[in-house]
Formats: sequence, structure tokens, C-alpha cells
Amino acid sequence: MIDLRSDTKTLPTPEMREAMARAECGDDVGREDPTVNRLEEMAAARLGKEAACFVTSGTQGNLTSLMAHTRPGQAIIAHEQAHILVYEQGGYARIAGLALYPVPGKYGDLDPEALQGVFPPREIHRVQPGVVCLENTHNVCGGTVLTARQIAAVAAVAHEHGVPLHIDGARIFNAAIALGMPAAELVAAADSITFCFSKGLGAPVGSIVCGEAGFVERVRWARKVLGGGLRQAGIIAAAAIVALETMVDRLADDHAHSRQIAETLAALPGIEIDLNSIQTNIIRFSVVRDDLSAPQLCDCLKERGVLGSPVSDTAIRLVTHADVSARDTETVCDALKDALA
Ligand code: TLP
Repeated sequence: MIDLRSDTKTLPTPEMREAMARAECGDDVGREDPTVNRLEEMAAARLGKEAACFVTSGTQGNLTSLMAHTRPGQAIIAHEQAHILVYEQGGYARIAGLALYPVPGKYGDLDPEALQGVFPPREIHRVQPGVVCLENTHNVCGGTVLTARQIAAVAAVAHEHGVPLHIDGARIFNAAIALGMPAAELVAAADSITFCFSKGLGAPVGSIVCGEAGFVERVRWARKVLGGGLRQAGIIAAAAIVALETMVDRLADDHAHSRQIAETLAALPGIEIDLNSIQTNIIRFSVVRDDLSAPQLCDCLKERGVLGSPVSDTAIRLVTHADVSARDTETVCDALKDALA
């Protein structure tokens, strides 16, 4: 099976398994795990931030960041289709105690002028924002990329109101590779960033939060109360180190493969796809046929050895990743042509 349901489906490489077997370990809750400490230093340097804290997942990275930036009773400002809002079980409200100001925006961007309008007056009836969030790349918008300039423009508005900017950078290296710039430069204007080792970078577990040292210390406390203190976590941090060292540059292949699949789709009847949204490894498209729904097309693809995700009755998401080769990509294109013929 060629599994295009998500880049979370990637399996650890042999080099990761070897590094895991050899990893030096200690109790990470007491900061005594040398492998976790090394990973945190590497990640902070790579993102151009002062410190970092290894967490179990992207969801935990975002939630601990929100908890560290805010206090209950404040609000989060985020894109209306941000992963934090739509796919994280409302942890921002349920656990961090935050209200929400959702903002629309093309391809995941927040227009600085629209953002200005979202900040309420500082008066007693109004919930005050405690953090602004961006997502790069933006999952629901189709793996779309925000540029350093777009990020800086949003950061400027947030900072004008005395509020920090957090980036859900689950796939920040996809964005950096697509733009051809170092990730540190891309996120320079942001106060914090979460990124994932267990998506396109192929590690089995883990994400990390990077930011200024005091903020990261608060993240560490929030991680503990959420049950995320992991003891001999060097076992999994070792795989994350290999991911950071060996899996970033190859993301360009995933982007080329998704472009090839998207262009094949665009030429097929009954398919609607916005080729401008195909910027990294995610392909979202619609099936506009009376005789075929998105779940039915996914069933047809499955019979041809390809797994995709129907995200509604008419929309499908496909994601390319390290376990999808150039040859697999040809097979996917043939399966789509065959299924839609
Ligand atoms: N996204 C997953 C699913 O949850 C939808 C996927 O298959 O794409 N931020 C972004 C932008 C994400 O796409 C995800 C995972 C997360 C955060 C959460 O990461 P995890 O799954 O590690 O908690």
C-alpha cells in the first residue's frame, strides 16, 4: 500500500532505530538525559531561539506554548482553520482556559489590517488577547507557506498590542525548504515555535517548542502538569536528532512528488484543484461528479494500492512523505487516471 493519508505515517529509518538502541539516557524530568539535552540545544540553534523543550506531540507543544504565553481568561487569536482550533480537541479552551478570536485568511495568512481590527479595546467588558498564532505550513489550507515577511507583519501587529506570536510549525521545514531559506530566518519575528519530528522528518515520536529561556521554562512546567515528563526520553530524542540531521533536505522530493500528483489531478475530468495551493507536500482537491463521492474515490484508490483521506463528502487530502518514492508517485498518478477514467 502507498499510504498518502498523512506524513505522520512515516516509519523510522534504520539509522534512527540504531541511534535509539545506542542512546545515552537519564531522567529528563531532572534535565539529566544527555540525548534530550543535546536535541534541545540543536533545535534551539536551528530555529535561532534561546532554548527548547522536547514534548510528546505537536498538540502538546502548542498547548504548553499557549499555557506558557497566557493566563486563563485571556484569548487566542488564530486563523479560523488553524489546527489548534479545529483538530486539537479545544485544548486551548478546555485546558488553557482561553477564549477565541478566529480570523479568516487566504492560504493561512492573517491580513495585518484585519488583525488590527480583531484586537478589542482595553476595557472591562472585553476578553483581552494573550497570544496570536500562525501555522506554517498551513494544514487545512493545503500545506501552504507563509513567508518571513508575512510572519513579520503579523508579529508587528501582535507586538504593538503587547502580545507574543506563536507559530504552530509542525511542518516548518517544509516551509523553509519551499522558500529556500534557513528556518531560523523564517521564524525570526516569532516569539515561539513548535515543530514536529514525527511528520515529514520521519521520527517515531516527538515535537519541540523553541523560544526565549524564561518562556521555555514555563513550557517545561506546563508539560509536567499535562503528564508529559518522560524520564529516559533519550531513546526517542535520539531518533529526533537523526531526523534533524538527515531528513530535512530531502523534503524537496516530497514537494516535487505532490506537484506531480496535483498536475495529474488538474488534467482529469470532475476534479477541482487550486494549483496555487500546492506549495509543499499536501494536496487537497474536490471531486465534482454526481456519480462519485470523495469516500467512493478513496475506495477506488484503495483497490489500486493507494490510501488517501476523504475530508468531507467531496474533498480529499493526500500527503507525500519519505516513504513515498518517485516510482510510488507514478503508481499514484496511474491509479488516479484509472479510477477517474
Ligand atoms: N496533523 C495531523 C492530524 O492531526 C490532522 C495530520 O495528519 O496532518 N499542527 C499541525 C499543523 C498538524 O498538522 C498537526 C498534526 C499537529 C499540529 C498536531 O501534531 P500531533 O499529531 O503530533 O499532536
